[in-house]
Amino acid sequence: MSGQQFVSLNGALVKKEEAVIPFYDHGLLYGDGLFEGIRVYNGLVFKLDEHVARLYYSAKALNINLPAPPQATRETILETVRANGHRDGYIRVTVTRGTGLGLDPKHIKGEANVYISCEQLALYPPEMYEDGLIVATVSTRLPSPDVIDPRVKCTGKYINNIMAKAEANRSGAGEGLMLTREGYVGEATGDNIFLVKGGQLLTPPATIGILQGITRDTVIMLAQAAGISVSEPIMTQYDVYNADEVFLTGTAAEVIPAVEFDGRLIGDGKPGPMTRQLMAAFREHTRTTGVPAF
Ligand code: PXG
Repeated sequence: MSGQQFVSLNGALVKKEEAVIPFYDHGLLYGDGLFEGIRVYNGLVFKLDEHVARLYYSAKALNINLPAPPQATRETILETVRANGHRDGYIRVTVTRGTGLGLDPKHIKGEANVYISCEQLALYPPEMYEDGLIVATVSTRLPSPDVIDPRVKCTGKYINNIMAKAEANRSGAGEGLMLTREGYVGEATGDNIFLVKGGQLLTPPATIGILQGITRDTVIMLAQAAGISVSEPIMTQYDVYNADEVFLTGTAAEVIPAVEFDGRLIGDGKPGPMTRQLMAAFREHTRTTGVPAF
């Protein structure tokens, strides 16, 4: 492979360093866009149809019309993966409302812009998957669903997540736990949270104001297939501190243990057996299922 990277710009493959995006892209001007992060493992694009479906649901919610139907976008994603030759990689799909100055969408000329790339991405070093993350509860709250529905993976919403992540960084933590406005456990800045208590798996309900993660859904499915009971109660930090095990899930982070929250060790401060079991099940599942890109 030459190492030349290609990106897809409104359906056309172009060399990454030659890709030019419009100066008045509404995504750039106002955060008026959507995105999906998707992984390819072993040449198989994991949960491709679920990610494409979520992208189109988000677009529907924001009344952004993609120029192509889901099936065509799915093919463009696969073509971008192939063009870059990554059998293991990270796909980013970004859609913006289009190009035009002024917040009024009436000013937008032409169609929505669709940008797709495929790169290598390791969010955390391998030892963090062995030792577990330190997490800090941050003061940045989740936006409440009456403002921006968190199921909409909208680019502009992520300023809140970025501020939350910066807060976690400042306290030396690997991730930040975000609470809802009422103070209930929500999610981390780019991951969902799971607790293990008394052999059962607990995760906040999607309706509390979090992203319904595709990794979250996968872990729930794998746990249930292994005979583990899963419930979705409303929880507070008390539940997190007193859990036997905690882990986070997300496309970028995958399944990663969390062993310390706000100065409290979780269990014995080491990744626990159910976390390890589900990490192994997830690894196997991602290696063996997905849409072939090559
Ligand atoms: N919550 C939030 C707020 C997220 O942004 C998840 C949960 C997990 O969802 P999935 O469907 O991925 O299991 C996310 C996803 C990044 C990055 O650049 C972040 C995500 C996805 C891809 C890339 O850090 N977050």
